Amino acid sequence: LMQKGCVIWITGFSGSGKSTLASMLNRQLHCRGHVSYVLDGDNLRHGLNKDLSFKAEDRAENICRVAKLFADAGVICTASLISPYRRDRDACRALVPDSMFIEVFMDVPLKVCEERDPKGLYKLARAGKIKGFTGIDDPYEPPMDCEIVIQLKDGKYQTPKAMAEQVVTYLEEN
Ligand code: GGZ
Repeated sequence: LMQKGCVIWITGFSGSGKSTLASMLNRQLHCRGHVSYVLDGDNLRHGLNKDLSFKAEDRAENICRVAKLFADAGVICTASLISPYRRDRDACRALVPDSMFIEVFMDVPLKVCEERDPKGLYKLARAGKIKGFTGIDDPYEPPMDCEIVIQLKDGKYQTPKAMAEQVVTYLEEN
């Protein structure tokens, strides 16, 4: 029997752990025999979206269209994108049947992401060398009502395994 596909939309600051969660989730789903695929905003920028500007409002929607195609084919498709604007995420949600869109919010305070700064981008943004950086001089609108919230534990990042298990549990229960 073919599995039912869905779109898992991971949103949050740069450095909040979106890509880490996406790739661990992908692994855990594969291990359980599911067909799963990851669309990562940062990687797509170099391929599928390379002709679109960083700010293009329709970028999130474009990626969601692709995710929907995968989901229609029965794939659990995870899209990992800062997607800072609620309006854009809601436009994505509107493309997909309700039960097939799962929004995951990486609820990590900016301060923590900035301390981690895995690529040194926050430092550059603070120095004014990157303009319009999400959280620094550009807004991030957290979801008000999403399916899954990933939080810190005792002020620290959870393990990738623990984060992925939270999503897998949601999928199993729903
Ligand atoms: C935020 C930026 C910016 C600006 C480049 N603001 O954490 P990263 O570094 O490795 O991934 C981020 C990526 C942002 O792409 P997304 O597709 O996830 O975001 S969005 O939904 O807004 O399109 C970050 C880096 O590119 N980056 N410039 N100005 N992050």
